[in-house]
Amino acid sequence: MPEHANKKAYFVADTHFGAPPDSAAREADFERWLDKVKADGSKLFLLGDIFDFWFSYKYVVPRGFVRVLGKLAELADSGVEIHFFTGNHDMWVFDYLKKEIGIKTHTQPTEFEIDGKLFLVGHGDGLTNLNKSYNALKRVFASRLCQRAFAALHPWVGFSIATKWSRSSRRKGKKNIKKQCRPNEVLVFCKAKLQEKHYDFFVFGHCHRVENEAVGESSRYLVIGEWIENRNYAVFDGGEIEVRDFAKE
Ligand SMILES: [Mn+2]
Repeated sequence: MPEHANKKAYFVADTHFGAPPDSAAREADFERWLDKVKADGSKLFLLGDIFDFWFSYKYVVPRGFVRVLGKLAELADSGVEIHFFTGNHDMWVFDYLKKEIGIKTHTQPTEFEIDGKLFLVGHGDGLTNLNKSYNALKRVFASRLCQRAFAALHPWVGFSIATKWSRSSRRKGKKNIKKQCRPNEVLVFCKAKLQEKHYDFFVFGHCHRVENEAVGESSRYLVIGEWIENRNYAVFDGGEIEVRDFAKE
């Protein structure tokens, strides 16, 4: 029997570490939460926008998040299987987390079988073609040319640009997230996927809201909230999956 049989699977997204307010306090809460995951979890899914901005340079590492990364390394070393999905804020992680910590990194929604249930898991941006201009912008940022150009900038310049970009997207606030997250996009995506095959659960982040709804005959889709105003996460115990708030525990 595997060491972690009968243990739980945890999901978290949109912690946006590095972004105000109080990133240090939010990171500290996250480290305490990771202790809980270590205690009774066998799998941890980081569903994107964990970092408000990240770029993996060849020789230098962005400043910050040392304790979070250390705690993730502790979990990985203790046998917790960790998956990182790139979000739109941290799509330039590349192989850094894989090489340093052993975290598997994914750039697309990916299937997992957990305790006999089939999951489709991802960040949740650009799931459909409902938002063509967003998808076009995402393709530019995902292009090798754009990444090489950014890598060639001095980090002082690159990070200034990224910080300004992030600040302006925060000023637009919830309107911006609403614009990126068409209200029924997750539902439209899940329904289309269920035409191809059966999934038990769909789990996404990105939209900074909580949803846990039935879709199709016997499936559920979840949008698992955020870690800025709340401390949302989802947990699957082998039977049920639910979204909780760590601040209320
Ligand atoms: Mn996002």
